[in-house]
Amino acid sequence: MPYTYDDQNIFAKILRGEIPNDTVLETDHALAFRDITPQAPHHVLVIPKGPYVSFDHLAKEGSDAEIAGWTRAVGQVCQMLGVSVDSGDGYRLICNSGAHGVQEVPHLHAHILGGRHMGRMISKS
Ligand code: DGP
Repeated sequence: MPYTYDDQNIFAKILRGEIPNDTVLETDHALAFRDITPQAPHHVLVIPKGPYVSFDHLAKEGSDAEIAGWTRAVGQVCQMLGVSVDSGDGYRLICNSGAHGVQEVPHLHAHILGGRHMGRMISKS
């Protein structure tokens, strides 16, 4: 089954400027903004500007420039937040994907969570 992108999802609206956001970084291929319901002192979402539903979608159909641009933006935000491994205490990077990944917004986004110890990765609930 092909990937289907819903251009009415909330992050598409943010990209079009229809909904405000607290921008941390904008580049040619990515937008990073603070999560509306932060789960940690630092909680930033990094999205590609292209219409990709999930990580696997970008990896399969994105151009090298889009993949590199989004990946570089994630790293740049880690540096900006002061959580990078070279100069900070680290972070958790999550891409919830699809039904079993409990993805709520169907536009690829990386959660960068930091500023506290994040505990073990997965609970059984
Ligand atoms: P998930 O799809 O489950 O990986 O998480 C979606 C995240 O998006 C969730 O942490 C809340 C956040 N979110 C949902 N709507 C908005 C919004 O309008 N603005 C911002 N900044 N974040 C949002």
